[in-house]
Amino acid sequence: MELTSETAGAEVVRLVDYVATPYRIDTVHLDFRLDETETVVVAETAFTPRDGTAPGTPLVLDGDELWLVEARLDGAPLAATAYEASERRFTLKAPPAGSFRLMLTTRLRPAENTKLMGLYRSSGNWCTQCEAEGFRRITYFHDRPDVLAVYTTRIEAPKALAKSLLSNGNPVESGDVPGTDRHFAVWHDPFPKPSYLFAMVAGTFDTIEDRFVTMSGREVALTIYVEHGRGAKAGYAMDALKRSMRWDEEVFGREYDLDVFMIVAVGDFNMGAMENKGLNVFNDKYVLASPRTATDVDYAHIEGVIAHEYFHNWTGNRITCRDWFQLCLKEGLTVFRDQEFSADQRSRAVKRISDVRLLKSHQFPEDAGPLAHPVRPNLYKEINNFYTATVYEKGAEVVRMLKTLSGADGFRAGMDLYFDRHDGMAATVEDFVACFADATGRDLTDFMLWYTQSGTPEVMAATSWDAGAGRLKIVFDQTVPPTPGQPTKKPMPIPIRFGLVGPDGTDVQATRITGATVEGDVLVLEAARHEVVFEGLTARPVPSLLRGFSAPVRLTSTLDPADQSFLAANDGDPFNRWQAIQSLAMRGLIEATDAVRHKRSPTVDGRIAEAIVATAALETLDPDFRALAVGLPSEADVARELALDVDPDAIFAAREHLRGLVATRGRDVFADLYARMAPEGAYAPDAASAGRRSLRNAALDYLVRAGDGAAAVAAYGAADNMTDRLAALTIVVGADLTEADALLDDFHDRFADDPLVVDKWLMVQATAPVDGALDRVRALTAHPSFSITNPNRVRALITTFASGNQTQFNRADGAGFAFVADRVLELDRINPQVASRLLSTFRSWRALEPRRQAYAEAELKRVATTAGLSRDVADIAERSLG
Ligand code: B3K
Ligand code: ZN
Repeated sequence: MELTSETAGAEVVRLVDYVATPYRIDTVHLDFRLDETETVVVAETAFTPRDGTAPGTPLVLDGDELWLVEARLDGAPLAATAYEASERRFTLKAPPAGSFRLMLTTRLRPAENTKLMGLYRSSGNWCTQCEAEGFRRITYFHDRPDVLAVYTTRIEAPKALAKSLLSNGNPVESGDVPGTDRHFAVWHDPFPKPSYLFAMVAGTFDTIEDRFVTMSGREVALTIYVEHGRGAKAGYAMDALKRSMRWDEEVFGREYDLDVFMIVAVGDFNMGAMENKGLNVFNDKYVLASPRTATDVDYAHIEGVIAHEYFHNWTGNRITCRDWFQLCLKEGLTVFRDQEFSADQRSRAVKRISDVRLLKSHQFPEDAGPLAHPVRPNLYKEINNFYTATVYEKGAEVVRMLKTLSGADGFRAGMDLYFDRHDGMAATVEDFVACFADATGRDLTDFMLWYTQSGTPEVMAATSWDAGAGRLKIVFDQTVPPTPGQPTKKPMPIPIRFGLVGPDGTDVQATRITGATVEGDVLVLEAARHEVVFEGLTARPVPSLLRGFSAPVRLTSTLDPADQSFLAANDGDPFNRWQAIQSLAMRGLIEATDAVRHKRSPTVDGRIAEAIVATAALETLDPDFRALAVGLPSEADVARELALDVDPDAIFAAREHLRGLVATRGRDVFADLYARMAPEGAYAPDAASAGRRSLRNAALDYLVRAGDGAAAVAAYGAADNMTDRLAALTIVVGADLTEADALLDDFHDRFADDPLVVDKWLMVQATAPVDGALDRVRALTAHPSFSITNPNRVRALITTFASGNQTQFNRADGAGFAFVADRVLELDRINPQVASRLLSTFRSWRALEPRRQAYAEAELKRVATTAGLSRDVADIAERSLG
């Protein structure tokens, strides 16, 4: 379509400009008439002016690429002069007084919808995606989260094309359309909802069915719909769903509210999944699993995403957001809930470490770069660019801090109050926080800074010990770095969970603590500086600060390597024990990187390698924890720590050096672990078995680094599950062994008919830190297994290359940047959301050394100045350069 003045450029939407619509919507009746190429949608909507709306105030509805066929008002055709309709807007110039019904008929072409927003086709089936602003691609509407309505949906389609006709709510009626080859179904959703939660699915699927009896004894029919032939792979998802439903009852007192709960898995999807009321639509990656085709990590993701979408039924659906600025109200909170669920189902310590790693690898760089924004942004040009790690992951950390500050009982009381007070409403972050203030009596005024200030706070802790007085002093200094639009910041309230680890490795207690508020084992920093004094100590303890990562901050301390080694071996808090090992390794990596950059050979203190090997061998620790502990900080972790003048080749060389050191010193330990962690029976996806595999494959990686390449080749051949097979393949390809190509061919041949496994094959090649990776990725874009229109394929090959291959994306000749920028421009014409996500992989470009920085900047400028960009890509390009 041509760009008109309505679509070109982009208006800025601001939080402060919020106003309710002049008309509310009470009910919507939708009628979908599906045919092979065209779909006709008849929407009959009942509007009522809100109090204070002047009679005759025009009704203005949102649209996007819409084609209006007919408009009727209260049953009669509308005169052409009474309204205006464009692709992006419908205006009823002078609505009648009081309530009225508008009937609008639109015609859609779902098969041509490559943006995968609104109604589109995937593998011959029809499905919808409406969040954030996709409903306006189906019919003209108040497509915003604060307009809640009761929906009734009728779907009609040829029986041969769609056996199942699904929508939100409960099924009301279904049957054949007499005299035709068509049938229909009617659904009614009694819970008022915003349009972004609408869904319609039609198609022919394999199904698996189950039931769940809620805490009050109501029976709910559960169905998972998957593509034909895949039914056998949905069992784990169903099990995860039932466990999620029970957990939400037990932990949050939340019961499911409809007679049916449905999940549909589709192969073409812009994100992970979508929480439409009663009808979740999923990327099939987060539903389908079998031991042969899914890894332990896939199983854990399925469990987490199934839970996340289910939990939205209360946090997001029953209580929704007033406007999109409040996105964290449902996303941060629901991420927190799914994290807690997984922690309860698996190992809490390991889950916490994984979550913090994700936060640091995705959110910290966002917060430190040009795309930084507050957990609650205050302006946007394209809301889809704000489904970010900051809104989701930092948003979850903010809820976690609320729990830390409120205590477990206070937190539950605050949540109960929130559900009571706001059920059926569209709420704000202020509403949410007020529930905790009211339930606990705590003043949370300053806590709001966590929602409004962007940037990761930096906390420096300087420790000094006065042996004569038995006194430990820690001076805490906090600063919040400047971020786009926020040059100066206020100090934030930071909960620091702490312990003082005595010489025998157990925690000791001070008789008196002064200088900051202390609540149990939590110090609350409020000012820019606190001098905290711990008295009554008999021997010098080592402070263990920020236990469990109690706040999303960067903590630096004056602890020396000896103290860190002590914590690595003794800290009673497993998170900090892991953190201590990471900090030691990071220290070594930074020194080694510096040496490489100055053309010296890298050296790393051998004690660091020894501490890592010792942890690997420690039988008192769980295998999954040990696996995490032996994993060195990633290249990206080191880059983030350096923050400036980053040379990814130097980091890679330094890290290879430390890996080599650990591998050599630990050779016997790793050989022993590899033998002892061998499978004990048939594959099972539980956390304990996954932990053994994880440690065994970490050991294999070191064995190969120490020179035993044959071990990985043998492991590939012997594997009886995807976790082990993929781990072996990744090691062989990453080490550039001569067998790499043959194993890659073998892998592709085995799984060519399973797109989700083909994605793994693409990812292994995209992330291989080898010269020639870029040529290989470029060649793979022409492979028959690749498709530029499928988001999973694009993410597996191209986004993974850009975000997961530090040396090759950031090639010193700029070729990696140029390739990715070309793909962004190509994709922008197909699917702007996928394109803008891909472009955001440039977000840390300013941290690079000058030469690479110049290449990255030139590519960003080339993208930014291309004519006809989508709003999505234009926004990311502009902000990245800003
Ligand atoms: N709420 C959806 C995300 C929608 C993204 C729109 N660009 C999935 C989720 O977070 O549960
Ligand atoms: Zn969500």
